[in-house]
Amino acid sequence: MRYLGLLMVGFAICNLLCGGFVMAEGHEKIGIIVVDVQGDFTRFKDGSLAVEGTDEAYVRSVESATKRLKDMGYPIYATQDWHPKEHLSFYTNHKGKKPFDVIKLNNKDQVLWPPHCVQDTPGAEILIDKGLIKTIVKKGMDPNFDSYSGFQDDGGKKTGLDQMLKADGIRKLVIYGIATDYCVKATAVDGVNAGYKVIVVKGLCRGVATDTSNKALEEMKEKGILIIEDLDMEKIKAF
Ligand code: VGL
Ligand code: ZN
Repeated sequence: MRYLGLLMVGFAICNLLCGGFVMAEGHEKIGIIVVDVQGDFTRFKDGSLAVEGTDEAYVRSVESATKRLKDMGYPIYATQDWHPKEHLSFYTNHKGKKPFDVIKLNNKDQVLWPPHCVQDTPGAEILIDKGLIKTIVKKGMDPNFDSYSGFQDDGGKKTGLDQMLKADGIRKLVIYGIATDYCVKATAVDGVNAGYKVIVVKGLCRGVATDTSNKALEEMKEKGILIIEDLDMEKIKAF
């Protein structure tokens, strides 16, 4: 009899713990990351690396989605590509190379881009209302390393984003911006690697190329990232 009582107490404790766990699911604190919505990546500003589908209407749709999220109380973080003129990712810094050539650098494939997002130039400006953004995380400042990810550069140097999100108690990330196949993907994947639940809002992203963007979306799904078409708060909360 005494054992049965003990067993029942054990059950009750387990239920309490498990119930609490289930309740906590879907209630992790959410942070928003707006990736590289900057002049040089847009047609809107006739940018040097303008991505297809980035007209003014696109930028306004990102801005209004971001405003909606901020009004709901979610903190907004933004990444900003912020390169020195002599950055290694610029084709102009490699003799005889053309835009979009691919070379081996630091043991990996490096796309050589038109110069873009040079520090303190209009093309580097973030295009959505800065009043919406809690913190801007600059990246790509080291001339010797590219940094698609908002978390760290290709040399492994951290930007401080993870530390900031952890300090703010964030457990789940909603990510969108430019470009699907480069900075959005790298930031989303590093988010998963850093232990966050990650959701990418596809309709608020634009990619450099269709094939690499589709491949990036598949890779993100394989990593456990939820891809949603538009800002569906039910899906975001339930994930
Ligand atoms: C990006 C290419 C070069 C991006 C940044 O924001 O996706 N792409 N630098
Ligand atoms: Zn760049």
